[in-house]
Amino acid sequence: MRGSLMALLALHCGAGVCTLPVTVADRSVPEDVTVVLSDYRFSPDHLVFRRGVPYRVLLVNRGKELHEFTAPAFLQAITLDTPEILVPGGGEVVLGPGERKALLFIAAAAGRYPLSCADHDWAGMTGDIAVE
Ligand SMILES: [Cu+2]
Repeated sequence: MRGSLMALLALHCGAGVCTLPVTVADRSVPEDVTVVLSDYRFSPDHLVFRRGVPYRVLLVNRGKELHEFTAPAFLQAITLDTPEILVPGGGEVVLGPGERKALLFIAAAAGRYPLSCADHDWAGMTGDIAVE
């Protein structure tokens, strides 16, 4: 009995460092957010992020047309781990029909930023981004 308990403890706490489950949120794991681009809207169209928290925002184009995640001021203000997905100049992400791309970032400062699809803002394909 005592032997099996010690074996169990050794399993969990080998080498003296206990790795029993903890409930503290792991800040190194990004929070996932999905933004769907369709003909002609963002869903959701109001995005809220918290300062200092890593995010993975998956942009998914479910429309039949090419769409853009155009947010130059926001993209300038964040620390982006995936800058290669931006167009030259850095102001937006372009997605063809069915395409998906992930923005991995941390925002350091609070702010409010406009979001649009540069091709379809006339059709109401706009939104906003807040960092709190
Ligand atoms: Cu569009």
